[in-house]
Amino acid sequence: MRGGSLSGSGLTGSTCIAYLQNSSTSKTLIANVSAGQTYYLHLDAWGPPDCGDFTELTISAPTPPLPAIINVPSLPYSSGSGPTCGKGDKFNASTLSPLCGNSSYYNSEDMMWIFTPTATGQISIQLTSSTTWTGLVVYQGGTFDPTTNTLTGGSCIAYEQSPSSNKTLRLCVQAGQTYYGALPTVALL
Ligand SMILES: [Ca+2]
Repeated sequence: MRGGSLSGSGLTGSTCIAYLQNSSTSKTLIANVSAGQTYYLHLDAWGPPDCGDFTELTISAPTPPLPAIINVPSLPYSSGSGPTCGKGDKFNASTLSPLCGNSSYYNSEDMMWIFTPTATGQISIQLTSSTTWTGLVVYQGGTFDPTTNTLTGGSCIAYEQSPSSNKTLRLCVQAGQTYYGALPTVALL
């Protein structure tokens, strides 16, 4: 529940923003929250019995949304969770030249990670997702213009485009080279 007023007679004037009611014992509830807002989390039961035990209740900290284009500070790197929703359809045949793989995998909103390894060797890029029909592509070098989101002259060095949701790319990188890893999905994450 968001907002409202809590008093001896109950909670009034609040908005129900998320709930989970079922017969399972452990539960995970996901909700979007806003800074400065007061939230009320209520635990109750169908009953009988009229009460019960629980081992623990945890509330995670909110993670701010990822930007559409991320300059990776150093490797190893982990993005945390995030959707491509709201990031815009920036990368496709008109902004990436040459285009890596099948152009049909560039039809949706997308994200880009830019990284420069400090050591030469093999790296793996792992995507954990529940969304199918995604594509991961990696370019080495080239010129990226952030005002127009165009990448020209880069070399397509690795990509995976498939119906499967999780993906792992393994590729060799060189120290000091800049790499552009794009997630130009055909379906929204
Ligand atoms: Ca796209």
